[in-house]
Amino acid sequence: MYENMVTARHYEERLQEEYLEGKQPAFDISAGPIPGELHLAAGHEASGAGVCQHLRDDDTVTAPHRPHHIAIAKGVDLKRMTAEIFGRETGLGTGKGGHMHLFDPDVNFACSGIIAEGCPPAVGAGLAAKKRNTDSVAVAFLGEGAIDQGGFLESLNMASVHELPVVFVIEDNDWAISMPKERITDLENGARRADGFGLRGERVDADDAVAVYEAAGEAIGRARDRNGPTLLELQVHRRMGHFMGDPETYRSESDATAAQERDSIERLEADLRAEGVDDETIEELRSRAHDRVEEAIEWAKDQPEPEPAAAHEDVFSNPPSGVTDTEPEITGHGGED
Ligand SMILES: Cc1ncc(C[n+]2csc(CCOP(=O)(O)OP(=O)(O)O)c2C)c(N)n1
Ligand SMILES: [Mg+2]
Repeated sequence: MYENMVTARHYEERLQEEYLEGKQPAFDISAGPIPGELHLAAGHEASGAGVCQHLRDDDTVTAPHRPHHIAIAKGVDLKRMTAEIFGRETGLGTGKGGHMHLFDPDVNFACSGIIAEGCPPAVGAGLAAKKRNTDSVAVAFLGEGAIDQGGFLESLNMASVHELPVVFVIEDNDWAISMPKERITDLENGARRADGFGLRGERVDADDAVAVYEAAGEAIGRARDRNGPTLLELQVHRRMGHFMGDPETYRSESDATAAQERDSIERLEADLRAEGVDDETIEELRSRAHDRVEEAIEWAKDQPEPEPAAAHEDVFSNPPSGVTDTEPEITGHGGED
């Protein structure tokens, strides 16, 4: 878990450097090697690592717009993920999805820029596991700013009524862009949303990877044993702006400083040392994580950009006529329409 979290943090520090290239002095969001928005998850690492530590490749994970730590913990191919973020042809989505739309069918991972969008597909994956009588599970991550989305609430209900092997994980970082949590909900504990739908709800207050690991282990074990879904809320911290370039004028200095002071990576490192893990081992884990990140970034930057003509490929399942030369084969209902 420690190596995983250090990988995620270092990965984002490096992405940040790459992202800023060419975007200054006036912030030009379309310039540089990583065009478009970039939402960094520094301060969320305990969530991805503590939950995904219990998962297998055949388990499904859906993540929101702040996905890197979760993708890394789920085992998404780091090179192809990085190529996707850099918009390269060999990226997970041939460079068309970017950092918010990573999709890796090898480890059943997907994320989306639409908040709470991952909840219904996770319920679908849970239903599929139940119908196929396998013991795989699905986990949907979302932010605390998404807990009033219809898709999330309907998913809680479906998962509960059908007793599906799904775990919902709210990452509570106290902010939804510039909106503080207390202006979104009267619930201090978002896991209480579970009460209205008859499933178990639990909140982990401490931004602590070991506490997350334990709570997630119980929830995922229960889902795997076909004992129903769980809603977890995990306290995390947003160490960065909502997106790169966010001046955070809405955030008090004390709130931003508090997020820097509570670092789950430092906390886990201290726990490891207290358990007798020596400097050499910590250093080895850190340097392995750093090497992996550098290798992925170097590889991605070397990859070809997609041909402009490929812009229309894989976009529509039935492309409107004139978009491609190849006429799609139309079967079933719907005909030419
Ligand atoms: C359905 C929908 N509405 C609005 C948005 C715009 N939007 C992007 S991120 C965000 C807030 C997300 O806050 P939270 O869920 O707490 O996640 P965090 O960014 O804090 O990780 C909003 C409203 C969106 N992406 N999707
Ligand atoms: Mg939030």
